[in-house]
Amino acid sequence: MDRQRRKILELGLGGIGLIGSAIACSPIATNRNSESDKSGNPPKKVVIPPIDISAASQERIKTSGLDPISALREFDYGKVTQENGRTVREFQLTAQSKTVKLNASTDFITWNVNDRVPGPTLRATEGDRIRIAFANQGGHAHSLHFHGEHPSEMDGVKPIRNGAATIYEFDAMPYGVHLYHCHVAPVARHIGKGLYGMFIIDPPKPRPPADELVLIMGGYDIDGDGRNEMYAFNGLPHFYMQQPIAVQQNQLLRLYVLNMIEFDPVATFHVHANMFQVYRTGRGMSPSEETDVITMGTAERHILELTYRFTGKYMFHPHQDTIAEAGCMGLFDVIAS
Ligand SMILES: [Cu+2]
Repeated sequence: MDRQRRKILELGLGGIGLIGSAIACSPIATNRNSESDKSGNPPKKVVIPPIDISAASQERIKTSGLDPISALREFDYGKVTQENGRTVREFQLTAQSKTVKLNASTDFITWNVNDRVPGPTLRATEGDRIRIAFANQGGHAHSLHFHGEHPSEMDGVKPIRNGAATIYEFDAMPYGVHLYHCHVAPVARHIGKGLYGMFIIDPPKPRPPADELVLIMGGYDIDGDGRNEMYAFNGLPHFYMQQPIAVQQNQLLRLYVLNMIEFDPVATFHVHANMFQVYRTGRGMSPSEETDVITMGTAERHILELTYRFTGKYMFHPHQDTIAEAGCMGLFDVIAS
């Protein structure tokens, strides 16, 4: 029995069906700020205002097949075990295909992870062992390539045929904001169809408490001409314009922003009426600069921190305004504290 196969069996994931059922119990936790920090101090309370989801937004989430509300603040910490004194996080990721409704008249066949675009935001702490059981039920050959450091055999560039499964295993390092995506050629097509997600590695000493939000910019080449016709934050065009993101006044916001737009070489990220601190690639504990527009090439990602002093609604969008106007646009709704 080869090593990969034995590992799949050890995980109890010998059958694809079993992998599918394991996903249902994959623990999804929200903000880790509820845990006390390593010094034992009680965490500062982070207020996450409830998003009053309109009936129209609820209907759109139901009919589109995508849920930008859960994509925003949900983190998948995996199934946690201890092996030889170290933390192991096991994730179950399945490549799938499904048609999503991007707007009233546009259906789009996605290739995706765990039936969602973007895929789940995986989260670990630097030094944890990461074990990913990857099953491909997507109808085409796919793979999962992770950014960060790992041995070559775990680099995820080898296609996994439809119906097959594999295990990717490596140590989470270095801390920062990373990503994973399919690396089967033509890669731009596999990513453009939705097979990507964010991978956050927390530093050993946690960052200060904040309301943490994931914003992933993506593009959709609807007609297959190698250019994007629609764009979105977290999968669904214009969704956060229809349904603003409620945040608390005078509270630290920590944005994990990733540019996964293929075909367009860059997208900036801009917030209205505020400035943010930039932690490039999340690879530091003190900011490198303060600005209100940051330029991101494809696959670039940063932590951006800001606090709103004034209540009200504020737009965020790439300053390539054609990209914004084709769906990559949203609103923060700052609620009085
Ligand atoms: Cu693929």
